[in-house]
Amino acid sequence: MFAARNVVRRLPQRSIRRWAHTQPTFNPVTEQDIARFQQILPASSILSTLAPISTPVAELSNFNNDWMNKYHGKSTTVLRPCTTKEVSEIVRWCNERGIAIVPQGGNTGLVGGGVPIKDELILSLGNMTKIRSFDPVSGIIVADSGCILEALSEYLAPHNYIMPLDLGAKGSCQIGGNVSTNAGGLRLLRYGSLHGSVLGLEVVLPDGTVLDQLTTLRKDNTGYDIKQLFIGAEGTLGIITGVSILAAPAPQASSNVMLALPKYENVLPLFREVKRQLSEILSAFEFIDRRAYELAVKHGQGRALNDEDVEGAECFVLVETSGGKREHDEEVRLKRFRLLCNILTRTQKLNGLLESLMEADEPLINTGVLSQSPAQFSQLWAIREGITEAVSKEGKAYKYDISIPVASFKEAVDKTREQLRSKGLLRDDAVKHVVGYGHVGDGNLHLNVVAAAYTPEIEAALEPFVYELVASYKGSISAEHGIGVMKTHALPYTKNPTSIEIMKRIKALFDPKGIMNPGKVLE
Ligand code: FAD
Ligand code: 2HG
Ligand code: ZN
Repeated sequence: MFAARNVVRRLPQRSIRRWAHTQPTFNPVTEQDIARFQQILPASSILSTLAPISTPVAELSNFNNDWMNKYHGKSTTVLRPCTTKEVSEIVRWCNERGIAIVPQGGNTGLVGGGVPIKDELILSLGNMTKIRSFDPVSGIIVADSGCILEALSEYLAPHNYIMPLDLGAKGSCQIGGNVSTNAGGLRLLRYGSLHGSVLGLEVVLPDGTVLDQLTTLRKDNTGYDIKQLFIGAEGTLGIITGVSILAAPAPQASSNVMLALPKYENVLPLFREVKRQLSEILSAFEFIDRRAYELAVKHGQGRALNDEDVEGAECFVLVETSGGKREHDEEVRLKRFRLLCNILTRTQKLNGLLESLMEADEPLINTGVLSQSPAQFSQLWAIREGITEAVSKEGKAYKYDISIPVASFKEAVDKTREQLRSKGLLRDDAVKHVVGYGHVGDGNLHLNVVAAAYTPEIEAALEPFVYELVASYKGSISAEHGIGVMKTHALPYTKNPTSIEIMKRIKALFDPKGIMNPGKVLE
């Protein structure tokens, strides 16, 4: 059940860092604790401003501040274990001592979940990078949770497999972080969510116990599927140390095309037509509004389209096809589409689609730019994948990662822009841009408000405005990035009281002392 609008209107306004008031008091790390950690870990795995380690504060900065530089912690100590046993011993000690822990992967999360709120100990998984096993028949890979997503993809490539998820942060994010945030990304349309592709997990529970559910079984119907609780738990229930995941056979032929649309209203009919014509080879359908495209280009993400392709376009859609048989895709045709480098395309079905789109009485698209080589394929993707980076280069981003009906994407962006305009905030020294992009295939809009600085005034104009808007569409306030610290107060816009109560009981069951990532997900 979704909260009714009249109910959500009465929700309290945001109160930043609420756990300071509502969570138990934790003990700070002391020199005595450091002495214990030195028994567990080699010195090279400990960063601490405390004696006898005495790391300069600046060296902890990358761990204390998030990717957007929006959330800031004051941890004195970062531990970087190499094994599950070390993680277990650290956690057991912290549990006994009442020290709060923030598990940290690649620190690319966008909701402030991976950095401390105060001085919690940071447990970084970055040293746990072993691939434990790979079965080339089943495609099941078992890896330490600190493995970088891109490194896993590179490992699988010679075996003709790919990871079932892909995201712009692939070069830094870790599989443990991906699982903990239940990251969606660019392949979800084709391969589904991690709730389906993760087969097993190894987790260090908040009392130090190692929960071994690292199965490689495709089928295991033996009662409650406990591992599912850790997928998307954002480190609040335990520390994931190992992941067993089903890789997908690498497509033998992939192609992509950037379609320029004269108006937003064409997105849905286009999606319908694309699905009808491409059926099983459609692997991505990504939306970029004109302003988001312009920001990507301004900040050098991918290669800009020709002016004629951009002219008159209100938005763009990136369509990717992936298939198993290259022969099927090899037909060469010359058509009216503008082609990168004026070379011809090779994807038969994509060609057919474009022909029919261009030749329709009322075309849904203005132009289509087809990739002609692996390099061009990557360049088109880089425009879409690079928007987050571009936005962060342009200014400070307020990010709303929402699930709403696709038909309302544009309305949500427009209404948010209007709200900011009505508050007099749409000006260069306050809010510079309001942009929309995202995963149409998954009903997931990334509404980004790009400001000159993070200010209470802009935040007050956006919240609860955006959350109420989402609730009015019966949507979700977090489609894929999670709750972190950013949205704990907003959880009731999407989850009803019964669900939140069950979540709190689950948290209490696993972590009665509340030491594991306090103030994240639940207030
Ligand atoms: P962190 O940021 O380090 O941590 C994220 C959360 O997981 C925190 O709560 C942390 O405590 C917890 N955590 C991390 N590791 C563990 C562990 N081993 N055990 C228990 N808890 C752990 N997200 C999407 O869903 N789709 C996208 O397309 C997407 N694109 C992105 C593009 C860019 C450029 C960036 C910067 C981010 C993007 N994200 C996207 C956000 C996203 O959540 C992540 O990038 C990723 O899943 C986080 O992984 P990480 O290793 O960086 O985790
Ligand atoms: C994406 O789809 C990511 O590019 C990041 O989920 C979205 O930065 C964002 O808001
Ligand atoms: Zn996304």
